[in-house]
Amino acid sequence: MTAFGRSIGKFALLCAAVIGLTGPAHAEDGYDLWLRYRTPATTSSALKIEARGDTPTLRAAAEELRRSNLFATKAPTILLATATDRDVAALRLPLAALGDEGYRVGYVTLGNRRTLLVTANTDRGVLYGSFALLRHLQTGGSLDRIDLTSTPRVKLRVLNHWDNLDGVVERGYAGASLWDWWTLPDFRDPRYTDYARANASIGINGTVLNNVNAKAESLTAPYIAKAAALADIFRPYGIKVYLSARFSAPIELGGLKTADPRDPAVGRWWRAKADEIYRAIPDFGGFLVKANSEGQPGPRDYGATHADGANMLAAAVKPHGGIVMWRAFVYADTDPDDRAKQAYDEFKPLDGRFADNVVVQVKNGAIDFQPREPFHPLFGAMPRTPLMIEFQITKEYLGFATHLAYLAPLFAKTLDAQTGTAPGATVARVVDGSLEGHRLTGMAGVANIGDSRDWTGSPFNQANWYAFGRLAWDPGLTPEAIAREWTAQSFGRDPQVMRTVTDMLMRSREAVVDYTGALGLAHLMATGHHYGPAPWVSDLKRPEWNPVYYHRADRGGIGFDRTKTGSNAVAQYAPALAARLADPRTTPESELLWFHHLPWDYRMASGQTLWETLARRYDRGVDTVAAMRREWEALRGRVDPQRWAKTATFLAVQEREARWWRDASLSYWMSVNHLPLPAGMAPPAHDLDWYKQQRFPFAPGNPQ
Ligand code: GCW
Repeated sequence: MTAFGRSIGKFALLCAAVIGLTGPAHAEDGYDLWLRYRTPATTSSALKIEARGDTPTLRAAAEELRRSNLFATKAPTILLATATDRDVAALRLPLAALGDEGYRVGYVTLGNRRTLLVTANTDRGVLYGSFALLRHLQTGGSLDRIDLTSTPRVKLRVLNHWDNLDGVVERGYAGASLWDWWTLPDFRDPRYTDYARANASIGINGTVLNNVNAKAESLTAPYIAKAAALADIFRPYGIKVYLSARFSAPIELGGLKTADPRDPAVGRWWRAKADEIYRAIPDFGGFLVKANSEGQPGPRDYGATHADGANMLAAAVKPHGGIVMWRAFVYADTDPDDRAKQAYDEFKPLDGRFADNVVVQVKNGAIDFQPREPFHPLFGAMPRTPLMIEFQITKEYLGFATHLAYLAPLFAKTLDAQTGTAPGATVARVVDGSLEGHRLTGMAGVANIGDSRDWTGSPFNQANWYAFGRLAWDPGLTPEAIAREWTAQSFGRDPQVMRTVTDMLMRSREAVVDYTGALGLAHLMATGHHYGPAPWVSDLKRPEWNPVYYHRADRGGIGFDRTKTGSNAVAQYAPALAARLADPRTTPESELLWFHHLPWDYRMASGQTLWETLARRYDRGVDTVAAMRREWEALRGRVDPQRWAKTATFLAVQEREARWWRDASLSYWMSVNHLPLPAGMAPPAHDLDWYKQQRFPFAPGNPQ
């Protein structure tokens, strides 16, 4: 061998060693989400899969099982078949109750052979059953005993992408839009299929492709063709495509003089538009609409109601089986009343006036996706109207992509809230339709997905996408159970990793509440981009744009009086609940300042003053983040280096920013109340002016 040959040989060996140590280049960059299928690493060739029928959905299910690598050599035969299959029918299983999307996975004997049967009434159900089987195995379930039966409680389980046609994602912190509108419909990025797989694995069955702050262009022929290409890719995975519709499109695209929903020409334009969309996308889901909110056009521009607008669009999609998701996130820029009351005031009188293919989409709280809000009073106020709940998965107000904040506790707390309208009436039972007998039910999540390699900007943000899908399928799942599932699938089942990661997840959101503003404070963030603290802002044009509007802090006290002596927003809740919320002593401490303006020296149940309690919460928040950092540090070497390092860095950012929130907020409160810091607390690092001067001109997610 020549010297050159020898050095090449050495180089090759060295490369092999490096690759052996670190694995293939992209192995642990988070791309695989919770579908990592790493354990046990056996060959899938022993797996005998038989799919009865050859639909794209059954093929997708079989393909997922094959690629999973999860089946050891003694894998049984897996039969994928719908209820209409002769052999399945002969088993006389009670499958009717599974509905369109439920599944049953379990062993049966077929022709003397023990067979693992994944069955359902539809091939979509079989796909969900296949993913449930994979989840069962990835979370440590045995292959010998399997009995998985499940039916989704909510019908529409939908992601809302706030993606603009230029690729910018409003409130997106994970890169640009996943949709490359420019190269669609020709280039069908394989990543679109992986997106569909991930969603199907957690039961998401719909996606709204474009921002609710919509451009009319998304309804033009070229963009319909692009949406149709995505719909074709998603269809085998049971995912329908929806579009956000700009209410004034008949003017902008159709040359009409008006978009008045009562004008027959407007109705005709939308019907023709719907027909055109359905020619390209036969199973198009329908429209999502943000109307008369934050500058968007809508029926109120013409003196018509939200019901008039929604019903007109509903009539256009009705012949095709489509629906309209009409958002209740409205607050008028001319209404001087408490912003938290406005959606209720506008929508409650319309109860029962919406067409049967309209569902009103209500944010979880009455203001705007804050780190904590009481549940939206509309959930107890519109019994004759199907209400979808809208959560924000992207963390606009909870620290963008860098802060670790697991949102399942926020979602679950809202879903579990008692509306007080009847015994056992919870928000979940309003949303799943069981309380009032609605069949059109839904849950929407504002996506946190972008084109960053790990989809969501950080390994831990993936947990929020996952949790949203799981809770939409079954609002009764607990955040802990979902956290354990996600951790096992994403990081493996090392007990120390499992314990630490789930513990971090479970504490994380409460920490954000503590360091951004506890006790029911809200809307204290900086203007526009919403990054970082700015409770002092008071000079914006509309009163309700200013943080001071929400906290109302002065020398005498802090908090928004929403009782009779104030805006009386409490009266929007059922009487017994309203009575409890009217009294600070019976208001949950976590919502105290949402409903009450109280003196700084108000005595809390603990005996501490309000000021001391609030101040110490900031420390508690920072301390929790510091503790999470230490816990994560202890996992070094137990988690792959790539995800470990990114998370460690982000936790350091979070700790720094938690201190910033703490210090800026405390400085400001002290400038208002002139009280000293409670004993033993460290003073803020800078004076108030320093915090006020911070500028972040290109903070992400804030389209100009
Ligand atoms: O929270 C606010 C966001 C806006 C968003 C709006 C909404 C899409 O700051 O960016 O607009 O909510 O939900 O419509």
